[in-house]
Amino acid sequence: MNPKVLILMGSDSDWAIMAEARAALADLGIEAEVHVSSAHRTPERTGKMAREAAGRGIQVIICGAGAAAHLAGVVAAETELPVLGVPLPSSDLQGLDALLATVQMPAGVPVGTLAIGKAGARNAGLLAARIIGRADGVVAERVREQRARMTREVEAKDAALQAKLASS
Ligand code: RP5
Repeated sequence: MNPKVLILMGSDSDWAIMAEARAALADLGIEAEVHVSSAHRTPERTGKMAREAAGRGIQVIICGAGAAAHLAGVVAAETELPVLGVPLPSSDLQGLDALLATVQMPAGVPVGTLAIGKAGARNAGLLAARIIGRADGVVAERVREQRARMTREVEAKDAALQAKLASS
């Protein structure tokens, strides 16, 4: 099967967090391809990957990077595919630098920016699934099931809390 999502990271040190994006996609049966490619250290390679992605059947690109994080913006400049950016807390500024670098794109080149760190990486996977689900009924159904699962989990937690409160 051809992967529908391309996950790019600025460094292999980003993988511990970006694995969340891949896991969220895998939970919904969506295959993702993962590569290390830096906007600064390997600009040619990054541009080529972004330019070739759509032609290979990729539908969404997720970019995770820390520090002066230009990866998502550089990739978005090279493709018409939707690009989701995950700011990573890998510098002394704990991701605030990456958040601002990723979210503050000038008008004309959109990057959908998620939260800093693991929550952002997981949500990037879930958002990519929702984008793919608009044209894929099977994925849309899996997204619906994931939401229903989450509802049941919250209800179970509330029921447990109510039982605890009642007996205290
Ligand atoms: C960024 O610099 C990467 O995305 C990573 O978050 C950070 C540090 O990279 P390494 O020095 O660990 O390779 O470009």
